[in-house]
Amino acid sequence: MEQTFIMIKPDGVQRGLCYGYGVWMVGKFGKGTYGVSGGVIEELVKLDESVLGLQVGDIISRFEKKGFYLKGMKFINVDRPFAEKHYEDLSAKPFFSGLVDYIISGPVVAMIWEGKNVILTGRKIIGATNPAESAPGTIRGDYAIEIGRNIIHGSDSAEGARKEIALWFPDGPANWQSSVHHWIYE
Ligand code: DAT
Ligand code: MG
Repeated sequence: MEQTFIMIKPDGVQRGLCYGYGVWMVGKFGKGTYGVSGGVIEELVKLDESVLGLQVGDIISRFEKKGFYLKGMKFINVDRPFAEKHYEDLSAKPFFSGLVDYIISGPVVAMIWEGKNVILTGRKIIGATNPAESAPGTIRGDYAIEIGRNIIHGSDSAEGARKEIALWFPDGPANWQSSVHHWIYE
């Protein structure tokens, strides 16, 4: 099955659009913010009981409700070289340094989502790059105004997804299968 890399950018975090995800980060290092190599992926399956009643936020629930599977998630600050690597294809663009400043301005929620056509469908759920052109009902269409504050990232191709997942999740995706898989797929 296809996988994509989705990231709630610092403005999405600051605006509380993913309220509740922090508690997902109960891992072997305790609660809090994790580094890129923090190794929290395998800890997601070990959520304690008190976590389950809390919301994980509108952005995340849109992917969950659709039927995609969360295969990795971490709440992290990245540094400038890392953000430059993530956006290396855009390094010649005039907005590149501002884009990197924005991505390193606060913590982000980095995720792997899995499912049939999740790369393209994820882009549709997210909406057009410029929120002024994103349809209502999409994440950017519902929550963002400016192209430089468009709150979420999604891989745009199979090759992009593969590179981004390898960069952000060097240990690979979490290993679990949904028990309702056969009610989503025929
Ligand atoms: P997307 O995030 O929809 O994949 P992209 O990969 O073309 O879009 O660009 C990455 C980010 O860079 C985008 O989410 C916002 C920013 N960006 C793109 N085009 C821009 C522009 N013309 N001015 C300012 N920021 C821009
Ligand atoms: Mg892109």
